[in-house]
Amino acid sequence: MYQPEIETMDRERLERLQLERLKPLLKRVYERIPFYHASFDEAGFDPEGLETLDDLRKAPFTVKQDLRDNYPFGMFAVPRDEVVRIHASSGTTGTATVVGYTQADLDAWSDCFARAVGRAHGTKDSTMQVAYGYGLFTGGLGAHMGGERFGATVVPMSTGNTKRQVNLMRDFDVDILACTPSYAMHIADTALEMGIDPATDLKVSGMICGAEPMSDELRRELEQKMGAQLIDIYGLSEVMGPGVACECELQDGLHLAEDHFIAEIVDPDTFEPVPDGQWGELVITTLSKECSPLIRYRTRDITRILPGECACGCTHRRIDRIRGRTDDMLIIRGVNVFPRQVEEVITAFPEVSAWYQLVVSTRGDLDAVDLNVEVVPEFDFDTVREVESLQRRIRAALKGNLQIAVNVRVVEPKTIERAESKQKRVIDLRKRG
Ligand code: DLL
Repeated sequence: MYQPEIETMDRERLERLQLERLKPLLKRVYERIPFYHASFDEAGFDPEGLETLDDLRKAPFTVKQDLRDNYPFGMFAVPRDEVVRIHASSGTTGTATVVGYTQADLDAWSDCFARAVGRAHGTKDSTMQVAYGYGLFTGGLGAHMGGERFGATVVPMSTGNTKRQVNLMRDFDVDILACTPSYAMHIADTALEMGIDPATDLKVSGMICGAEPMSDELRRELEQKMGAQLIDIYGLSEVMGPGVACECELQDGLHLAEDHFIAEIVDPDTFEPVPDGQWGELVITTLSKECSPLIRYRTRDITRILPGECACGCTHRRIDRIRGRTDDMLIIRGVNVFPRQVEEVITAFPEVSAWYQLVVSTRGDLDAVDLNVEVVPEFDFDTVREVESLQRRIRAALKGNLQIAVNVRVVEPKTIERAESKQKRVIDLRKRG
């Protein structure tokens, strides 16, 4: 562990620390951010009336639209001369959300990511290749700072140029790879095509992967291909970037960085808190952020708090791996499904690979879903009977496991576009009213 004094702090002290950080934070956002002043007043929430951590539940939520409405700098709590970095979401689905960082914010973020490097068995001799995109996306620079903070040697590759990624991994003895899980899969496949077996010819022993959901089945496949353990890392640009939570080597949930964040799980329909162990929407309050603090931010990510302590010794609570986002959930003829659940079903078929895409459209008044999934190179794609039988069996498995009717089409290897950042698993062609 990278910061044992913090990561193994006893719960009572940790919660005291959270309360000590939360009280002045609420006062600060109320005084400095007009949005919070107005929203606290409207909800009748007194920022100075907080006595226990539970009192935070009386505060109103913050949602993505609030950040958009205050574009670009309306949610900053510090003067501009204290801001040393800006990141922003791509804005493909609306106005971009902008997040600023002071130097202290970057330091805290570096610490959070550095914990992941420790959990991926990093040492000061480690060489970490960062194949997350650099730029306004938080993946590249977040991993970069975390690697340097840890004391590893960082190779700032960014995404793309996949053959070169493989060559440098081999030449530089890279032992930690940080990128999205789908890009890690693409790197592993590319290495194999180059005649390099990543499990034996490369020295990668840890991967720090996040930014998109991945089923347990695909994770195991990737780990096997790469001959390395995958540490799942979670984060979102509005809250900080990668490092809000990350797995330890036991891979039994992601430890929240509870010295910097308070997490709640709420029912996505009623917004009432749910008990530990129950799935719901993750809500995060930042405790130490200076520039862009957030109170009860609704992430739209579906997870649950895992009850009990982790055997690794870290006292910070764990969330389960992200099941999906409330806005990614497909409602197929009245049945709710996340793409990850479809992935869980199809990965049971050795004939198909990790590459699939769901195309959702409207036929008549109903949602129709087409699943395109690539076969593995060894599959005899030219025998029509084999193809039809496979399609039929996958369709039956989806119907049996998820109760959804999906039109399955198996396609040849390498026909689905590989993304270097987040893989596009769902194409939604439905017309919205
Ligand atoms: O994806 C930050 C990040 C970079 C996290 C690198 C991990 C590694 P955004 O682009 O703002 O930020 O997207 C945030 O991605 O709300 C989740 O829906 C999803 N997500 C992030 N990490 C995971 C994960 C970055 N480990 C959104 N598992 C979040 C599943 C994830 N989904």
